[in-house]
Amino acid sequence: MWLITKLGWYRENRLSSLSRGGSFCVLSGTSGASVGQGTCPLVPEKDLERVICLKSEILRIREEALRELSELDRPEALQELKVKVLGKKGSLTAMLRQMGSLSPEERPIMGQVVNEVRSQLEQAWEKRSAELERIALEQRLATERIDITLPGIRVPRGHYHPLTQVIEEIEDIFLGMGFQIAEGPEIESDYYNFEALNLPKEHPAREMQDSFYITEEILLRTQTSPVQIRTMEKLHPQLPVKIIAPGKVYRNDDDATHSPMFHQVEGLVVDRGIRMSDLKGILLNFSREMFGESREIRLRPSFFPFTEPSAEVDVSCMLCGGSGCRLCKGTGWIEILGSGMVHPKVLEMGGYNPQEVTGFAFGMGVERIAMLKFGIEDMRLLFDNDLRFLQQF
Ligand code: 2U9
Repeated sequence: MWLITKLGWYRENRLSSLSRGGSFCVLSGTSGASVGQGTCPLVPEKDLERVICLKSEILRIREEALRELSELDRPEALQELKVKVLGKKGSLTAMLRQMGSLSPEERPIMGQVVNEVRSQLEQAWEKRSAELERIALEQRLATERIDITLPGIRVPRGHYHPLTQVIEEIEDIFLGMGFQIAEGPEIESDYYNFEALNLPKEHPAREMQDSFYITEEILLRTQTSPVQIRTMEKLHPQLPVKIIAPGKVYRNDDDATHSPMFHQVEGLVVDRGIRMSDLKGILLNFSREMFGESREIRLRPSFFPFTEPSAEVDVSCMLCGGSGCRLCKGTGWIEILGSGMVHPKVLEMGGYNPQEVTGFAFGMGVERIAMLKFGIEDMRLLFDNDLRFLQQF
């Protein structure tokens, strides 16, 4: 510092003609070092002059950089200026290169000057950078003012898919009658899907081309009945079993009334003394809640391997009330589900003694119920996901 002060004194008193801000250093020598736009002498007898000249040039670089810095108005220009002065090819870095021409005594003094100026400039950069950021933020705050009193953009309100609506309605009706909801896997074993339900090996549903097999033993379930078998296995010997099993099922069918994936709701009640009249009462109540208070039902004898006796259930036509129309094909009745008393072998497979308990079961296709309820003629519309269609429900 002493020498710097001394050099300062020297500069002030002996080199008062040197401009602080502009280019200078026209001190000449036979082999002068070029600095900025001037030249500092390299001859040994001019050592002091060279030091003064270099120092003045460093100070000039500093003054010029500070002035340019204060005039900058873009944050990107800050970086450009930094490269110009402090970068590898920058003016201050060039000064460091001049140090080689100095004597060992002069070098540390000049090094200190350069480093001091470098750190002053770096601090000035930080300050200016923060200032520019603050100015930019203030400008943004002034121009991007938000009017929180403006009305918002309304988000259109969606609703459940018609199939989900129908599944939930069916669930609500059966929950209201004391049923519980049971669920199970969609990928099933041959045992739970067929064997435990008393489907003989030669049953058409067990044909490879009618169901989606993954291996010979594993397939996508063709009905939700495996859920009831699994529930009985888990619950027995507890009574009663009173469940519905809603869910997706898979069959190799695809036309206006069949889809390879569709939804079923099956029901199962097992207890002592369960009779066909219990089945009829539950299904009459369901039909009236689903399709209207004035509905009647009728049971027609049928056959299913898992129920004996079995019955198809028809509901009086919801369009014409039973007088006959296009929907019921003039009969006044529409088939809505299949049902029956649980086959004794199936009760046994579930762990119950058919000598002690009886049960009824039923099964319905949700798509069919939805088509009847909403008057949809082609099942494929339910899976196209066309909003123009879905928004009607
Ligand atoms: C167990 C015992 C019995 C479920 C039943 C039907 C009759 C039936 C069809 C309706 C339309 C299937 O989706 S559909 O094609 N279902 O006709 N389902 S009885 O019987 C069972 C289920 C599980 C343990």
